[in-house]
Amino acid sequence: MPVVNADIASQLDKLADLLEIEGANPFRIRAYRRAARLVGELPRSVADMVAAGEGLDALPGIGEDLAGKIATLARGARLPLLDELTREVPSGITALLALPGLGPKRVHLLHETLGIDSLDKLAAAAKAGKLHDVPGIGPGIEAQLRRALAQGAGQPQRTRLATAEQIVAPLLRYLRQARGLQRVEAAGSFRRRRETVGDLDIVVAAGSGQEVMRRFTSYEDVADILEQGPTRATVRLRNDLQVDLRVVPEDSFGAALCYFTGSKAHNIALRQIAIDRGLKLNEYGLFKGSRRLAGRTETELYQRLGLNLVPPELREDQGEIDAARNGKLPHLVTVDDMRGDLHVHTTASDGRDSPLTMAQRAQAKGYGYIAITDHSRRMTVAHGLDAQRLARQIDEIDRLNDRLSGFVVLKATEVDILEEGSLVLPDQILGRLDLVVAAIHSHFDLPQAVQTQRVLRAMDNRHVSMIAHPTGRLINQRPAYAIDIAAVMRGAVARGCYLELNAQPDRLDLTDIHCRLAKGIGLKLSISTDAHAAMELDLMRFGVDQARRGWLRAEDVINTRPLPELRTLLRRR
Ligand code: DGT
Ligand code: CA
Ligand code: CA
Repeated sequence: MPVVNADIASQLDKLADLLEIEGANPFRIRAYRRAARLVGELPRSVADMVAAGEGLDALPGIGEDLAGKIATLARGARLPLLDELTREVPSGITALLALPGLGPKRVHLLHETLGIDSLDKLAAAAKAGKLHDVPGIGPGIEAQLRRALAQGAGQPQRTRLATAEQIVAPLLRYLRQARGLQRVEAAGSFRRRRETVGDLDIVVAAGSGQEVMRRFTSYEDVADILEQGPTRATVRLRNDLQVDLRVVPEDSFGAALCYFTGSKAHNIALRQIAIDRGLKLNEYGLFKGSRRLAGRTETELYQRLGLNLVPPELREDQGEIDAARNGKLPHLVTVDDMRGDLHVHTTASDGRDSPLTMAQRAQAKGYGYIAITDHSRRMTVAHGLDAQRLARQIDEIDRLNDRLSGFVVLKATEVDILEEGSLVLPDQILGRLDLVVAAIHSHFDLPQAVQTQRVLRAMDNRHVSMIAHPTGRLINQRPAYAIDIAAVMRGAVARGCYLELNAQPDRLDLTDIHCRLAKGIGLKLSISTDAHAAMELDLMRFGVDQARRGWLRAEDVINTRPLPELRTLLRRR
């Protein structure tokens, strides 16, 4: 079985982490990071490319040496450099990376300054109040670490949905070739499109389970078989993700799919409805005595329970059962509803593609517009634009729009919000833009009330229409900053502003709960990709998944609107 891109990317990231912990040359580290990101996002399988004899050094920014390493990983072979580094760096040190606020650079400093090489030593140093002796560890991070350690940090992490998807797709393709297999589907939190999954749950319909089981447990990516019976098995894959597989007869496939899709709370509510009607519901079907009333499809199962079919994203026992009973399920937003993307970067700041390439790709997706939102100058990590360069970009976009037909590039910026809530760029240039997206990229540690005021102040600027990634969390890396998101939402409505649901698979802020909160407050959102390359425009679907989990309809999302309507919405009160 081919190695999936996500595996290669995570190995390259691991390599970069280990090099950074060792204090290696920053350029070298950055090259691996860039390669990891590129491979992770590539829509094609690198393993397939290698198998087809295609040269990887044709990929942007990948030289001969890196191409060789990627090819090695793509063939499923071990990387000697990685093995060597793994031996050199104590495992206690790498475990520290799992803590919020601790990247490889800080881990390196903790080790160098205080000799910390394990979670225990870190906990001891935190207790003794020694952490602020370490450069780069401020009181905010120290508090965050204490909190994390108290909450039992260092536990195994959940896998991001986008990564899980890269693992599921080839596994399902492989299983489909099993003799006697009639249907196969990934269920569980994966099908509910949760932002992360604990494990994968696969449901199969087959005449007999034997052949499917044999094929499943001999999948090349399986590291360990944890459990195996005639109709069920659990394995651990090489990347540590566990997979449960269940085989049922075809007549039960809908019932099994429903049961293993969950959530558990939703299942319990369904079963109660069955009980109230004198029926029995389990993974084989809906029964009256021993007579099966439904089970082949989910639709007939829900119907027999007096419910409309509930989209998997809503199955959390959060009101969807009543809505399904009363014909009140929302018509959820879909990827096809999206008409544009309001947050994308280009080579002018830290993106990889030109405005033209971004526009062409967006138009090919069927969009009518994109907003180019390169970073403003003061941004700490990217080469941001100052007012002068932004003015030149405005002219460039005017010329670009003359060349395009049926598509409009909006002039925009992702402007930094400074500590006290003012913006990095002057009003005069902001006034020339179609859209000003403001964002926090620094001072994550402010107290909640101060952080909330900071964002409200940014929206006081009448040019601002949108706050990007409003909580700043990075899944598995960095918690949200302390902010009263409901207050920000109410403040946005009062000012005629909007918040962004950022579709990057490691951001996805706002969360599903935030989306529902916004809907309750009457705030519309944008769903935007924050694309740093044209291919990242395809990340939109992860944002849409999250929005669906938050009960949002197309009308709740501003970039489902054609451009003239969007322009009206963006006009500040
Ligand atoms: P995860 O894996 O933590 O991301 O979340 P899920 O929802 O995929 O949970 P998982 O893998 O433990 O179980 C898959 C589904 O199986 C779950 O969503 C509902 C069903 N299920 C599991 N255990 C129970 C149970 O004790 N009672 C009921 N009614 N359903 C269960
Ligand atoms: Ca699961
Ligand atoms: Ca499971």
